[in-house]
Amino acid sequence: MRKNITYCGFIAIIGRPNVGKSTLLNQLIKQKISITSRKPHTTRHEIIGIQSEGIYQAIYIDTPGLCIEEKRTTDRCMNQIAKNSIANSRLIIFIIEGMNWTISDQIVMNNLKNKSLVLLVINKIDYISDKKLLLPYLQLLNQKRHFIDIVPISAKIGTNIDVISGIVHQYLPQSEHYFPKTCIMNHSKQFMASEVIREKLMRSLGAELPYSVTVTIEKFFINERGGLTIHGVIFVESTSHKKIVIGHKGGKIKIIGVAARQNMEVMFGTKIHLELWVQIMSGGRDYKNILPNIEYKNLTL
Ligand SMILES: Nc1nc2c(ncn2[C@@H]2O[C@H](COP(=O)(O)OP(=O)(O)OP(=O)(O)O)[C@@H](O)[C@H]2O)c(=O)[nH]1
Ligand SMILES: [Mg+2]
Repeated sequence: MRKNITYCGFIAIIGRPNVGKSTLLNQLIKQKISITSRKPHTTRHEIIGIQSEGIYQAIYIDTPGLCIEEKRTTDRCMNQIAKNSIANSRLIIFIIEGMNWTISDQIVMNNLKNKSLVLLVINKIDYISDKKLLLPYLQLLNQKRHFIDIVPISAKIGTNIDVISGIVHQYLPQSEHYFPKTCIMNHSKQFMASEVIREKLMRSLGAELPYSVTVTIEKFFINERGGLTIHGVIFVESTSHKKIVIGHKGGKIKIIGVAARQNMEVMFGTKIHLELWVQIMSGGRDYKNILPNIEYKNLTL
């Protein structure tokens, strides 16, 4: 019997911080696998989301937002992750936001190779009240480089997500599928749990959150009631940061814990017993603690 022709490939989702890369990935996969917040630099690791639809398998790579300045080691690490994804993917979704092309967008574009197939996505169009203004803007963007297409979307509302999937399918190379149909992401449940806690920290603390905060999972096991017991440790840099995370009479950490537990119960489909600790990181801003899950040996630090 003849085998069906199938298509499969990697697609990097890139853009400056906060444009909505992770929100788009979650919409494409139809499940929340990448954390999002109003704060830039929410994504710190490469997150892979796999969308299998009939003969097509699209493997999307969500990346940390490319930063203009590399003041901190973490900036360099995150930029390196994004640049590696650009280098390793022939097909790229380049996201910009609203109606203003910024210097940061230009820098992201400068990192694209000439031979890359680039789909330009204008996100957050729900903010644009007069949609007629989009047409001249699209014409302007078209002159910047060759794009395989330019698609206005709202990742938050879900506008035009299917259009993106459809275009991506057209450009996937003929190949066997790399992952089983049921596989949708590459990370462990422990990693997902630590990311959910970090998301709630970012969402609940906003601008006052110390940039270097990091989360590790110390325990993760099925308990006697058949649910999951998870112990998470939030590492901060100083006593003052610890106070911010804990909040008055432990109020903040409680809100963070409840939100994280509820999210995990949906994500893992079971009851969760979550315990959180806040600890001061020894040795100050140690990049190995800040970004615990990436390969350092390939990075120039
Ligand atoms: N109004 C509106 N908000 C959006 C849209 N897409 C994303 N957002 C919001 O924009 C913020 C940033 O979204 P993320 O998906 O975390 O952005 P990101 O590009 O992954 O950010 P980094 O990981 O920090 O680089 C969040 O508050 C989202 O809810 C959209 O289409 N419309
Ligand atoms: Mg992100």
